[in-house]
Amino acid sequence: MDYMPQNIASYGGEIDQLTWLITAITFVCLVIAEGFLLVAAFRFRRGANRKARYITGEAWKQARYVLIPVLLIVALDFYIDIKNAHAWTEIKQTLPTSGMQVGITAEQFLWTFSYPGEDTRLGTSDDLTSDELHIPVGTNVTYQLQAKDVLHSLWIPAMRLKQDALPGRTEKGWMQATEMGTFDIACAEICGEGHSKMAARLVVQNRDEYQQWLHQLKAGGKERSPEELMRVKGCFGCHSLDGTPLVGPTYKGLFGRQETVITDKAERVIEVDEAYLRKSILEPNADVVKKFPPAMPDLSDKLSPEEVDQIVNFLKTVK
Ligand code: HEC
Ligand SMILES: [Cu+2]
Repeated sequence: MDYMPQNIASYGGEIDQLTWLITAITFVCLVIAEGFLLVAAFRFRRGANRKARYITGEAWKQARYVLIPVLLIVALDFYIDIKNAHAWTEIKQTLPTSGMQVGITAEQFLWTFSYPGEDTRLGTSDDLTSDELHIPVGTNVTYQLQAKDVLHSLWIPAMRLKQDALPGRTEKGWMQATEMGTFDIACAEICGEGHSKMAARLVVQNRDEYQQWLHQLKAGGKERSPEELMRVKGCFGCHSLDGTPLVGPTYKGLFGRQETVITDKAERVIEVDEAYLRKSILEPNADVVKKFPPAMPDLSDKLSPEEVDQIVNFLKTVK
């Protein structure tokens, strides 16, 4: 039986080996410790004419029950460390010099992946962004991970990758996929109310497909459908089209809906019209929909006025 999720990481074998080694060692320790407990509980149970012995405390006699297991554990710990030092060096301490770069940004409750634009440099204003991580198969991918607000943790089980993201720091690491397909990305740090929904997808493609996808991303606004645009801007991470409430309310039947919103702590009922839609997108926390957290990020600087028009017009049609 396969207890591990599918492994598509070039270095996944080493991580799995380490996981199994630690599991085996801790399992044996568990069996011994619990076995000892059970035997003691049985052998020294309460019985007729049995008196508890008063131990005066011969230091060494008692201490050895603690010291010997501690030394054993420490020795096993060193064994694990020494046996896997090379994996640590190879996976965590060295970055590949070839391959491509992506930026990964975590915020409540959204992943954004960015790719170098025309200037081939990451972190500049012409970066391309997506809410999905696309990478070519068999290629080294160096990532720069950042958190905007609180602690998050990038978790790609199939990639055997889990890396905390800390506000104010850029964590660098790398990955290489050995298989194509679509895999889950989750946040492994309780980061707030929408934590469990902070999910994204890793799409591993062959080089041609990947280049095509990147090209589409570059082509940007003009040929892009409003739905594509919203996907790229991350709206669907928190809003559905089919009626499912996610972190935010669904878009289904939004236009014309009567809604209770909270403005400056006071409730009022409004009807969703064009002006309201626009305001919800540009000033997300001005009117907060009742029963939802004020969790929508301010995306106004990421959307051009034309893009806002495009989105508002599209939202009117989602019945
Ligand atoms: C991180 C989660 C998140 C993302 C990403 C997000 N939203 Fe929201 N959105 C919310 C939440 C939560 C609410 C409800 C609370 C509020 O009104 O602020 C909301 C409310 C709205 C509303 C008002 C809905 C209603 O029922 O009145 C609109 C319209 C909207 N968002 C549009 C967008 C668009 C367009 C995008 C992408 C450009 C987007 N949102 C991205 C979380 C998000
Ligand atoms: Cu998170």
